[in-house]
Amino acid sequence: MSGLPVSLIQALREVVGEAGLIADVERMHSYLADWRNAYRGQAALVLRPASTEQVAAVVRLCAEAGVALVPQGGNTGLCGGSIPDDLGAQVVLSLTRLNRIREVDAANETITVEAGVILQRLQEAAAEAGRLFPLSLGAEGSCTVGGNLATNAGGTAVLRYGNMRELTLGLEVVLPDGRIWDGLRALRKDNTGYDLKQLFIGSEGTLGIITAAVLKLFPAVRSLTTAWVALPSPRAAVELIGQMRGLCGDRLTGFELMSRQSLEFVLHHVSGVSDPFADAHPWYVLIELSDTQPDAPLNDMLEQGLGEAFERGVALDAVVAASEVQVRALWALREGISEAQNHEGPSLKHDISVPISRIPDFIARTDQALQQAFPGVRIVAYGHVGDGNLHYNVSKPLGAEDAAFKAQSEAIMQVIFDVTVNFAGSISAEHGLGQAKRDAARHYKDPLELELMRSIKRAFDPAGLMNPGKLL
Ligand code: FAD
Ligand code: 2HG
Ligand code: ZN
Repeated sequence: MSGLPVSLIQALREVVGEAGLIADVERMHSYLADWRNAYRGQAALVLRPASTEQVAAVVRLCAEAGVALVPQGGNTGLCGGSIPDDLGAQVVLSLTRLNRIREVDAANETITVEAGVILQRLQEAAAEAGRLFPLSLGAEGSCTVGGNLATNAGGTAVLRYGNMRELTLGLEVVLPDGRIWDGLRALRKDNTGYDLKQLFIGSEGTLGIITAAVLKLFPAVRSLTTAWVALPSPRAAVELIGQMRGLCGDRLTGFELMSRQSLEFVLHHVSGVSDPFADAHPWYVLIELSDTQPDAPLNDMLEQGLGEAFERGVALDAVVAASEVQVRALWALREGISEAQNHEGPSLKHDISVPISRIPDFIARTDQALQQAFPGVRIVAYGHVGDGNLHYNVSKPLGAEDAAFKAQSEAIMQVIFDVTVNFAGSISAEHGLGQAKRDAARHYKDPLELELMRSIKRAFDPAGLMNPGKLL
């Protein structure tokens, strides 16, 4: 039984209908754990409203009854933000039925979409209008626009187009008391005071429920070239990205770093992939250049850049994709890391950032500190070099017990975060704090910033019913 008053359940059912209310424990199951099973909770109910008005009515009823809500999109988040606690009194509010593309304004280069639209569908709608929506990440077939906004998602094209923050012009939000804030402005300039939408972006569901957004579109890409390059070190990657940016400017749209360990996991666990080179190399980057002109001379630029890199010993080997199939094959090596690491037992995921220039020293220092304190742990380092954002992930030593490794997870995280902060970095660059890094943020973030954040939380959600226990 849900534990909620029968009259409240009845009122909620009247708002969302039979199709929008799940009370059955079996049917709730997939809403109560993340895909890795790293976070699991209980809920009184799962609600699936189908319109902004329904969301508003649900939020109002829950606010009056003092019931906490946990917003959920595609449930692909990596820090437990969309999973309720284990007391069974919270209600999961799934936004996946708010899935309409409301408007494409090609002349204004904008698209207005509801929060439950899957990212891939948004990309396709933009393409149908001859435009590009550039946010791109491994979970794009399942994650939703609402989740992308609530986590300020990053991904593999931030280098050129920015995070979700930079891609958003307007928002519609249901506030914690059930009022609807219509901030769906499609303006590139609006200097009328505080930029409220930016408060909701990256707020991980703690300030309100995002129901729709106006997002920026860009010219479609008409030329593309993709290369897989072997490197001796992370320092070579930093040199190479500087060189390629100098040569190609904004045509450099992807620059993803991977360690040999990361690639080995993918080769071992992901079917249908193969190593592009006969020899093993310590590090790799996936480089992508793109242009809005058809037949842009991207291969010439790439060849020039790589030629110079070979001469200076910055690059060791390279392969350039010769077809669409090969482009996909190279990206499969990069995008497969997350899944592959999952097959190696519990994985500790980190999404730190440091200034790009400091990436090599960060990796060297953290590798050393970890191997000294936790001999044998397998470091799976990869990420978005152009954003200074590394997934400095850790898998258990070969043969170690899962439980013994999990027991060390806090201590491992502390080593990584201590070095991160020493290098003037951030403990979360793109996944957010959720429940995984909430306590670490309390420790590492400036107390004044935390105090300001708490005041904002109190101003929007004085009763603390929006995703309690997350972020703050
Ligand atoms: P959920 O997981 O459902 O929720 C995430 C958070 O947002 C929760 O706190 C939830 O309460 C809140 N929320 C969801 N919807 C709303 C709403 N409408 N209103 C208010 N709050 C809401 N992330 C990156 O940034 N870059 C990557 O490159 C990347 N790659 C990934 C690759 C894989 C294989 C996987 C599994 C995940 C990856 N992620 C990445 C993480 C994840 O996909 C993103 O965080 C994504 O934005 C989450 O979207 P979602 O719809 O699944 O949100
Ligand atoms: C990526 O860049 C994602 O692939 C996922 O942010 C990172 O699984 C991870 O640790
Ligand atoms: Zn990432």
